[in-house]
Amino acid sequence: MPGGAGAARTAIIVAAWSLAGPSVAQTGVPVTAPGNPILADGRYYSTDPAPIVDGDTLWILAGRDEAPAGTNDFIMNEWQLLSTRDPASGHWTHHPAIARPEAVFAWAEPGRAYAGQIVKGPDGRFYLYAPVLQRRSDAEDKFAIGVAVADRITGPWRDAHPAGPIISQTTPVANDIQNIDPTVLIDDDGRIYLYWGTFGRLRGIELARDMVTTTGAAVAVRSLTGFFEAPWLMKRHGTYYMLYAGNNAGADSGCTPTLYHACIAYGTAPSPLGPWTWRGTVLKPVSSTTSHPGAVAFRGQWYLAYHTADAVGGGHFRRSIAIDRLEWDDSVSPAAIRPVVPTRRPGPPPAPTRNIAAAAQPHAANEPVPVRYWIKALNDGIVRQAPLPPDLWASWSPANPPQQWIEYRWAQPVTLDGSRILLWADHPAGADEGVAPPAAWHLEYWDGGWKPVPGAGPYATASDVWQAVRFPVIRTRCLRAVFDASGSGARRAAVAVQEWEALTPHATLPKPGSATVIPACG
Ligand code: FUB
Repeated sequence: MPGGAGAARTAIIVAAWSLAGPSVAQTGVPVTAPGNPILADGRYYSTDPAPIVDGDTLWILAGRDEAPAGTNDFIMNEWQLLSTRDPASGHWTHHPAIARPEAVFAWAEPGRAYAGQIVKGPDGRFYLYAPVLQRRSDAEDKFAIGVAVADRITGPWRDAHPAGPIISQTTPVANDIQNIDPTVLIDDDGRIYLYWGTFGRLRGIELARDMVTTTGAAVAVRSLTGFFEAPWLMKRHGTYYMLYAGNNAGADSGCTPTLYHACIAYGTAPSPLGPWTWRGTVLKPVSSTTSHPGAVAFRGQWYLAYHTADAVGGGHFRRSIAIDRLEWDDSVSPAAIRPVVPTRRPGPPPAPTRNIAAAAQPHAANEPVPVRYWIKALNDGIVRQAPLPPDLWASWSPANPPQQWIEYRWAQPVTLDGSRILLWADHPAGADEGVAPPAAWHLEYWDGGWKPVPGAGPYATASDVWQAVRFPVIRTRCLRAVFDASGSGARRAAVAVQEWEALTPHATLPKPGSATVIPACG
């Protein structure tokens, strides 16, 4: 617990606050959000939501992504808050910069202000459970969980356990996991439970009523199918619920099609430390590779907060918080969480386009495409500056074949006179390993057999720039891009494509893809 020096420091901070008047973090900045994401204009990204209800206000603790565009890293220096008295009204208040790791915890490094949670303790004060990096530690992984305390939810925050983190690779006992993503529940009987973990390793432990002392041994949870990270512990009608970011990849998975996506899944338990039973998927993968749940009941309605890449300039490392209704199915026991329907704020009406790829079904020579990559990335209309594997189709395998193809199938014949392709590579042209631009490529179409598209070209091969190909009008139901891999003999590089467009002579309003399987040509 804080000693005299800590108390003196708090007094100085409070005095400074009284002299200067309330900060922007305290008063907040009004935000109008006619839908998701809540902060959408790209000035502030907001991530890892942890909702908490206090009186008549719903608060959401959030991290802040500050990665420059095209940087694939969690650049996260501080936490922030969003608040509203009515999520349906779209009226929110943004409280920026409520805490930074190094300002709150003398033992912490700046940066990596990952997913935390605030809960209100039995003493009426607020406790922030925060994963931060230890400045000095011999641990292989220096992430640790600290606890801060404040009289107001907006701070000022001070270390509630200045002796150091309450969880680390050496505290309370040695562990070899990455100690992040804490979630805390104060049970109806006043007992307190903390879960945390990532990379498929989930741990739970009881806390004493001081909110900081761990008691008893930690449990390791292995029964929550596909658990990856981001646990969220809650209780309803006597049943304990654990929401989490899940990943059990595969074409038939109800969770994720690829390795790097995450669904929000959940399980239930009859008591706070388990045993846990997997129950299903709450939210399908979102536009960011990570997904992160926080659920809460507010004025009689349950909500799920999560993050996406949907804000202006958003991306996998520039995420933004969304909130939608969460509904229960009380006809079963324990009550089930119905799949959450994600909503978006109204956007501009769709513009006419010559690209009709979205109406096609994509296929490839290497089906089933390895779960690292995603065939649907080809025609999802999303182009990222620094794509991750699920933003790409790729032909990578331990022994790359000399030729590969990708194919669009339409339900009805279409008229085409051009195509654009965005190739991706992590090796230079001519490489015989990794992913390199193809040595050559060309288009073929189905015309009673696969034939080269007559008069098509030029077929440039540089990656990361759109390569456009024109040709005299053809009519077909199936179009292929055929790639000759670079390299020779048994040593070939793979080929990867981020987006592939099929162009008609005249722009029309985009048509949705077919819900039923489109037959192959021939
Ligand atoms: O925001 C950093 C990390 O990404 C969080 O700790 C994880 O839950 C994931 O959302």
